[in-house]
Amino acid sequence: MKEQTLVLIKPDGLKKSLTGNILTRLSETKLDIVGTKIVQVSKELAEAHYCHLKDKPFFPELIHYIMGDYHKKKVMALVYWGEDAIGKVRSICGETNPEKADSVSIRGAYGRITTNGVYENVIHASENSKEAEREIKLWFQPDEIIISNIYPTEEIEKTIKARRWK
Ligand code: IDP
Ligand code: MG
Repeated sequence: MKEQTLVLIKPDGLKKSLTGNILTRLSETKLDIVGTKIVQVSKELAEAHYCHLKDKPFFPELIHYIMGDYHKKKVMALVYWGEDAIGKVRSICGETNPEKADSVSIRGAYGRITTNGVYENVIHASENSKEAEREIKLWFQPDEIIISNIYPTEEIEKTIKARRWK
């Protein structure tokens, strides 16, 4: 089944100049990139993204980490699309704990655990299709993804103040 998944190259991945290596590893999946952007992660976005972990003792550190307080204040967000996208990407990423992850996986090769116990595991990938939908809708607007109708949309009229090139 063709499906979509959210990938984030986390601030440690960007700081360590691992973007190219990580994208090369992900290209082994032969999936299509259908959306991408660089994001400065707000506290609100960080907390919404990791809302399922809000009661964990490491939650405050995790929010600092994903906001880039320990590395660079940016994250590269991508949507990958294709056959079994969620499983293929998760398998190349490896286990959550970078010390336990297979050493040929992205997290096994590039991740570490800090002395404060933060898992700096360089990449995020959606766990299942429900989470992928929630996360893609959180990080991307419909028009930022080149395939239409991955999820239902509606047209609205809105008046907003925006910047444009002079
Ligand atoms: P996942 O990223 O493999 O889906 P989740 O359980 O959803 O794993 O956790 C989200 C992120 O929170 C992890 O990628 C990692 O950065 C961090 N994390 C998860 N468990 C721990 C832990 O036990 N200690 C420290 N950080 C953790
Ligand atoms: Mg997860």
